[in-house]
Amino acid sequence: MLKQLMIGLVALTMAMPVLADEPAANAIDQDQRMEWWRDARFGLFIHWGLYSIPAGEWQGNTNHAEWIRHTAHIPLETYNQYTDEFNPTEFDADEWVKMAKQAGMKYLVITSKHHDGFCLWPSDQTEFDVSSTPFDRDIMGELKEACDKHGLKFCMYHSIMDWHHPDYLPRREWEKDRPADDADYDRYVTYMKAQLKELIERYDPAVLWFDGEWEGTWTHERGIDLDEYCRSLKPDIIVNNRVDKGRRGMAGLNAEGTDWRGDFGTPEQEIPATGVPGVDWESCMTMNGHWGYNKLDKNFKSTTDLVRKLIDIASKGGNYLLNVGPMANGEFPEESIERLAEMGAWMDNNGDSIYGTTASPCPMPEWGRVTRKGDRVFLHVFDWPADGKLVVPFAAEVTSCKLLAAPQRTFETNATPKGLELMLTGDAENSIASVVELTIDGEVKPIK
Ligand code: FHN
Repeated sequence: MLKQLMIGLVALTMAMPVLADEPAANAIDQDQRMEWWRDARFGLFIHWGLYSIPAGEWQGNTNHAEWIRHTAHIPLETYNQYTDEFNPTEFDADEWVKMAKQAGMKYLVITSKHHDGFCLWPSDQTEFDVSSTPFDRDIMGELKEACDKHGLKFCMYHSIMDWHHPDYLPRREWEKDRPADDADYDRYVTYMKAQLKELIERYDPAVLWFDGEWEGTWTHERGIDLDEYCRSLKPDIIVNNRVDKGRRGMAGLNAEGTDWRGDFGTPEQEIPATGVPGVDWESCMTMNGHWGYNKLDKNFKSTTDLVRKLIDIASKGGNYLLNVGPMANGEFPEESIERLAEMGAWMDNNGDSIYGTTASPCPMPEWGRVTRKGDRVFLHVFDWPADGKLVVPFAAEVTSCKLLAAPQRTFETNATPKGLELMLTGDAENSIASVVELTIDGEVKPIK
């Protein structure tokens, strides 16, 4: 009863603010806010909630995941019953964060609320939250504490689209039995902002990763207002471009023109062909074929593929947000655990060629990728040349050339019309990618 009274009071006091068209007065310079994010390059995405309980299966169909309430047309009252089952007794925030850290990840983005509307924290705004389950623990608070302890940035995904709240519109087209006559979308936005106020004030997320912005009820004007609202509560917060309407589908970058809000673009399940100078972006991807846990989906990408995707993304100036869908009991799938550990083994020796780097100073070579960090250029050699000759498509004065992971192994370089030619003696240092570090004196001149 108290929670309902508080919900009513908040709804009354949360007036729809005037739409701002100027950044909040207390906004912090974007470069200053983005500095840690640009250095980080690599984060963990976590999709976890009630949908992890059916684990992708409904009445014999096993290809569902976090969208299962919609894709399986599960009536709200039936779906709500999962709150009685949510009891991840194996959940250990410290273990999750340690696995992310050991993988070389610098930040963690978890679904505070996905499209189904279930809240993974004890919210004062709704009963459809973790406090209504047998697992009445503050999952967000425990993860925030573990991230602070292990030095990762704690970040939150939050869905604008909400299939549970009575005021959210539109209803799913198959939901004929959920009347919407009394639905008030402005009242839903007030609810969402009250929850975001809770999340920002209680857990201090470094990033708010919005999603579910594509439906017609969400507008550019509402995107500006929400962006301003979040920044008024936390001036140094980073917000993705899905707070607004600028995103061009799964390519994730904003359309030209208009004052689209959001600090970075969000390519999904894909990597842009090239970086875009001056544009921050982060490719988010699953390890297998689903974001939420699907018990039958064993189609996991290899560690070599995952590491090379990270390198490819960094060589184009982007970040990689790699997803794990934990099981209902609170454990990561074994396949995810293995890949995180193996990625970490590569990052332990080669992370310096990823963190804090900028996009390649030259055209993409056939043998691998290139990143740069000041006067150092990193050559990520996927295909170690049998004859030892590696041509790098740029001209530069090289003062040292060595293996990043084995600096005692140095190599000769020669200037040729096609660019620098390296004589790579010996075998590849790593079958995933051997990283050669060049130290450069002066400028790098790309050769097309
Ligand atoms: O519908 C969601 C989906 O469930 C998942 O959360 C991805 C991750 O970015 N985003 C939306 C699909 O674009």
